[in-house]
Amino acid sequence: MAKRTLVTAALPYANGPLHLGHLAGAYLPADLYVRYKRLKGEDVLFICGSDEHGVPITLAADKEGITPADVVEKFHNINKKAFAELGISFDYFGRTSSEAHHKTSQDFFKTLHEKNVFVEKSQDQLYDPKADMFLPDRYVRGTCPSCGYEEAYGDQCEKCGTSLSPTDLKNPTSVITGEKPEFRQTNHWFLPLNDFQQWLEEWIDSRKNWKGNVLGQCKSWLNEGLNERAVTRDLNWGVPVPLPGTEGKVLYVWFDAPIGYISATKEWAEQQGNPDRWKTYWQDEETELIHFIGKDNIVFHCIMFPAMLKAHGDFVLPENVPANEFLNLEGRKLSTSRGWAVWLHEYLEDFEPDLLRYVLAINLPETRDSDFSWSDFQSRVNSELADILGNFIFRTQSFLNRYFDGTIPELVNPTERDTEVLNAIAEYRDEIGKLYDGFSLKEAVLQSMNLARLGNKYFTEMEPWHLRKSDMERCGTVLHVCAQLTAALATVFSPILPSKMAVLRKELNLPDTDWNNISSTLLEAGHKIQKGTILFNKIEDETIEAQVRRLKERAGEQPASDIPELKETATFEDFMKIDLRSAEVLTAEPVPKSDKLLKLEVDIGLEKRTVLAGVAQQYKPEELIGKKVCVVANLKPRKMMGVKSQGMVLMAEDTDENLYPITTEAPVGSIIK
Ligand code: B3M
Ligand code: ZN
Repeated sequence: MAKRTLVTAALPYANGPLHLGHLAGAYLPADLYVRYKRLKGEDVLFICGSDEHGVPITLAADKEGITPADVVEKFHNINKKAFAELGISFDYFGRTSSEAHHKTSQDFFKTLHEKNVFVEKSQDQLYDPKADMFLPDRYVRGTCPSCGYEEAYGDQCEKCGTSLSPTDLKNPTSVITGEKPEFRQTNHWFLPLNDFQQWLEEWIDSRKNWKGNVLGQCKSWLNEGLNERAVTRDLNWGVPVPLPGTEGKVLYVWFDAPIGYISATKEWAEQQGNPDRWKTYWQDEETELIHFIGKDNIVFHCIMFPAMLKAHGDFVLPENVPANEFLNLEGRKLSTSRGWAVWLHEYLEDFEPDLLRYVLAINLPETRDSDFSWSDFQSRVNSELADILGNFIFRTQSFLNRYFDGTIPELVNPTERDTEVLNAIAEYRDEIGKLYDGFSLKEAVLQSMNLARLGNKYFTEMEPWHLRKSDMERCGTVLHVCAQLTAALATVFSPILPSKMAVLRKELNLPDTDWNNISSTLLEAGHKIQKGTILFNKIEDETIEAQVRRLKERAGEQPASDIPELKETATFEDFMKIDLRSAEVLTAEPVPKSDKLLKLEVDIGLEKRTVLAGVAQQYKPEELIGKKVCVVANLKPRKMMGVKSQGMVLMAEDTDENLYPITTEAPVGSIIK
């Protein structure tokens, strides 16, 4: 085992408030992991901060008519406060506008520059004469060269997932003025990722215990072949390029942001009164660096940042990058622009932080997208936290206080069942510990609840309320067992429910927690406890209905008007030109580098065809195999993401952009008319 662990969680852009998706994607899993490690007595440092640069910030400032500095000041504070209230226990929460960060990232750039790592090139870039500025990244929209989507951004097409440069877009327009940009020459520095291809391949191959989804994305980037990536931008907000004659140029946000992990560690060390201490976490080979992120950040943390670190040479490389998938909300994609989100600061006005921690933790999007719904929130709080965990703890505490004067009774002649239950404590401790160590956090939470479930079941089985009248000694033994389980739960649940378990430990007069000490002898006979309180109250239907109403109102839910208008009239002849056939999906597989596309092989009766379908976000390949679908069979083939698509699978799209394949019972090859 490594000597110490440095855990980072993605630096959230300070361009808006945080919502449940952010929490479930990176911050809660990181916090569970860190809290577990701390309970084990391990040396672990938890670092995060605000990402305050880049086009997301300047666009938010343009939109609100305030300065980028105002934007980041506002949201840095809002987000920092929300994290603190939710018990996300960073050792340090920095920000990339800090002086220390500017210096650290400029030094980093200079080192790479001096080592001749960069390629410097002058290129034609899009320029908006009216706004008098270059248009990097999301400052341009236009038609995606891969899929034809007309609203693609200059850095990525949201429809097909292709990563783009502004100059790749067809019919580009400036987001600021709506004008057609012109070309102007400008100078930039590029990180030649292609030079790192072989090293990255070997390095990624040598990684142990990486999640399948993360390895899959890395391999598909590597298979496509890595290219040069510009690490500077023409913008006036960001870290200035530290070279002479580079006025108006800043470091690309994805160059400086990950260096923010280093700067924040330095600031932490400074605050500790031990300014050199950051080095143990970044330069000692016995540190394990773990990045918790959402899946949209994988390429930056698994390819670009490791290449930067490798090129620099002074820093440790990530040991693991346990990236999560996405959280949906009430069955739909979260969308801040459509108002389809639950904001953390709003949640905190109405509910306690630990409830959300539990509900999200037991439903983390670890291996696939998961869903948060208010009704599931209510049912998990009521039937798991209140009815199982809370009920067991409260029954035990009340019984001890009522009939044993708040004193833990002796364990006398334990039965086989008593011993089995007591032994389960250490078994669960080991099992749950292994799950945390292996980043199976959701399962760790599930098993934690199973220990409470066992306690609740045991209490009911043993019927101490009868024993109290017939055999007080036996009743005492049963309560002894229940008290040990309660004490164990107080530690087992403390990563998940930190504030509730602090209350419980106080009531149990059990001040210290140590994961290694979780055992069946945490409370000695004769130990006194205090009166218990009800830890979890049930949530009423009306409370939940109000949340759902608020969500729907804000999203401006008017179902009828969301349905798109009809297209212009088509003649019968127009329609008859299209040759639709019933076809069977024979194989389906993801398309490398694309989040959206699946490559299907379909049998249209006459022949087999390769067809690309933009459904990867919603369907796993195996869900489509064997389906009989409708295919446009005489569509001119086109190439997307390097693959030639010979047709189109018909899909219905609802107002939330969910896709539904049009299926048919007809034999393969049938004409659809
Ligand atoms: N700010 C993107 C995001 O919030 C970015 C992460 C930076 S981590 C170094 O998803
Ligand atoms: Zn596209």
